[in-house]
Amino acid sequence: TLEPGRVLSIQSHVVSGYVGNRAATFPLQTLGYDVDVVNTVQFSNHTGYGHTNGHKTTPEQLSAIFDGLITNGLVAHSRILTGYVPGAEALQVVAEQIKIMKEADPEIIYVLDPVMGDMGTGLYVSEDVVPVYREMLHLATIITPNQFEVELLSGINITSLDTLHTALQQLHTVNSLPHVAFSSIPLPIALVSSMNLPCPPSSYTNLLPNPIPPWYDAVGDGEPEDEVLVCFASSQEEEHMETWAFALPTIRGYFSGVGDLFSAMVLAHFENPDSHSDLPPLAHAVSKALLTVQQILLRTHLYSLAQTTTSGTATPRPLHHPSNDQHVIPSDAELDAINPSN
Ligand code: PXL
Repeated sequence: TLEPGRVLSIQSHVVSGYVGNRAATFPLQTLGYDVDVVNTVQFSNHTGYGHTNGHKTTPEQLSAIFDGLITNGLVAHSRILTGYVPGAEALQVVAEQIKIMKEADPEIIYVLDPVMGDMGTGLYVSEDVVPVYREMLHLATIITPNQFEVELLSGINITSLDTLHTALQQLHTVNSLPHVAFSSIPLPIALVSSMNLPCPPSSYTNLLPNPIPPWYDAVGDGEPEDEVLVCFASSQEEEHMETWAFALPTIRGYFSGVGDLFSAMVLAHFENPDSHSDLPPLAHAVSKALLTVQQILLRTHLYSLAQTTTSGTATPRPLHHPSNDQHVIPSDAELDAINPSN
């Protein structure tokens, strides 16, 4: 039997900074979840610095951890979250474990964040994880890709609302088709987080907030401003697809781990028996998650501004790094050199 408040979170660990498990664990704990943490890497810092050191957890080590949990009867998580897994073999081990857990109990809520890269930066994991993620989609209750990841997974370039719709439909279909046998699987839901796609509010079926606040169209020309970020949430039940759009004011700055916090908060608020809402479960979870992310970004931004005033230098970007647009992943050879046991 599943324990309702228990989460299994399989992501990266960084010593300095807050991405992966370091961004997900504490916020989940503050909401009352008991979080069991599997670290897929232990890095000094995230890969956007230009230099990262540490080690990846090998597929064998991941298997050993899962074996230990199973042997001791410690696998009763009602919710699973996966994020940064840099290699295909390790991801395969994670996929196998989730498959075992979902077969034992199809009620498990699994949020799959296919962490692979971003529009500006490109890919920051090994290319061969892409087909593994495609194979894993059917296991997920919710996926939280960004635009780059939706394009990779669906093979569709998103240039308009129409192409967005096609890509979402494709993800839903891939999600539900191969495994109609698992008929008790929860709704296949695809979710697109933080997408820069301004278009008139009237093009969305369900746009939140409603009514649109003044910042959405400050000029009053009927078009949203550049500063608006739109987040989409899409659910498909049988043949019916429902898409929600969330408009947000953009907070300018360099932030890391935002997607990791977002996926954790979506997991926390989806079908949470403690919260009540008039919105459908996904739209509810996304609106709660976005609110938390916005508040934390605002505070981080204000903190960074305060740092500037007292020390004269703000650190909006990682130190020692000429460009935020280059994520450097240490090669296996480099990591082996510092971690001979791998
Ligand atoms: O935020 C995604 C992420 C997670 N974990 C590690 C990363 C990144 C993005 O750069 O480097 C280690």
